[in-house]
Amino acid sequence: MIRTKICDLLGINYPIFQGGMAWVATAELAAAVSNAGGLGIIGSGNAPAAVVEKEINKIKALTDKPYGVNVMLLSPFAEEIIELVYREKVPVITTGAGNPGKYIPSLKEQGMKVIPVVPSVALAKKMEAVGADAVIAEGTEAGGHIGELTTMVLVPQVADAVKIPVIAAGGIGDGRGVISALSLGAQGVQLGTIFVCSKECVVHENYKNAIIKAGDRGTVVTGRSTGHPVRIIKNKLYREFEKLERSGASAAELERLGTGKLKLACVDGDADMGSVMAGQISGLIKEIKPVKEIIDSMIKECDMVLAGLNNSIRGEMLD
Ligand code: TUI
Repeated sequence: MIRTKICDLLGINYPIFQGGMAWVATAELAAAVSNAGGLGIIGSGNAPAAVVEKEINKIKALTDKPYGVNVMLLSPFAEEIIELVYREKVPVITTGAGNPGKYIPSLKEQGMKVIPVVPSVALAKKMEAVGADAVIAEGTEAGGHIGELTTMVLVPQVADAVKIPVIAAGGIGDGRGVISALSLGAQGVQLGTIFVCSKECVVHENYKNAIIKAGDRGTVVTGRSTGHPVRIIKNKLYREFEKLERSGASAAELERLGTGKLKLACVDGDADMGSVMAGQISGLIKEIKPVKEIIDSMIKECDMVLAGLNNSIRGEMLD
């Protein structure tokens, strides 16, 4: 059984977070993860507070376990989502795509745990200094909006730089990845893509199938020139984006092509012209499984990997 100090800090059984993905991480998915012993996180993305409030009410009915809400700081509604989570006393807040420093003191006063995603050592240190309870160090292997550094190099450097617990994200999809992350100094992991391919995830089946079909080189990064790099499954949208970028289009024109495309993929199931955000670990995912099965088999695999390492590093082979 894998248990770390983040489990005690948050009151969860396993140090496994489910990323708070926009349009993907609804109350159904987050409740399933929390009920299976991990930390389920509702994704607010660009949704207004009224939409997220409904999800919070739903999750309260679906689980009595701790859960979180992710605040996407580029959202025009970020301020009102912060007010909402404050009002609702959501147990855990994660943030993405920006610096949440100014919100942390008041959230902490309410007794909420605040865990920002950081793409660098510098931001991790700033977050520790303003009172974050932990940080999620997310590597560029992740899906959606990403930073530059890989999980392999980011996690140990962040773990050395801060005293608060570090959660590793990006490129993790099975027990081998979990144990690797813990070896790098993490106290837990956050997984996104594998939970998209769960039974409880409400996204269109075309989205899930695009991940299952992707293969190891099936994802690409769009939007580096706009300053908002986003990893998606390679498709027609990507090719149009590339053509527009090569033609010297402005950042505004490129952003316009991307507008509404995540909803198109998640809700309408258009995996050609929609933005199918997914991580590089897509190539490892072969089927859609219930959340509990994903988590239970990952935990079992962790024990097997540890036992295997104990043998193999001594030159013995397990069959
Ligand atoms: O936030 C994510 N992943 C996301 S958000 C999203 S919605 C979106 N769609 C289109 C464009 C932009 C967003 C889809 N996927 N992951 C967490 C994450 N945070 N990755 C990178 C960062 C990050 C980047 C810079 C966090 C902080 C940061 O700070 C810059 C600063 O101000 O110091």
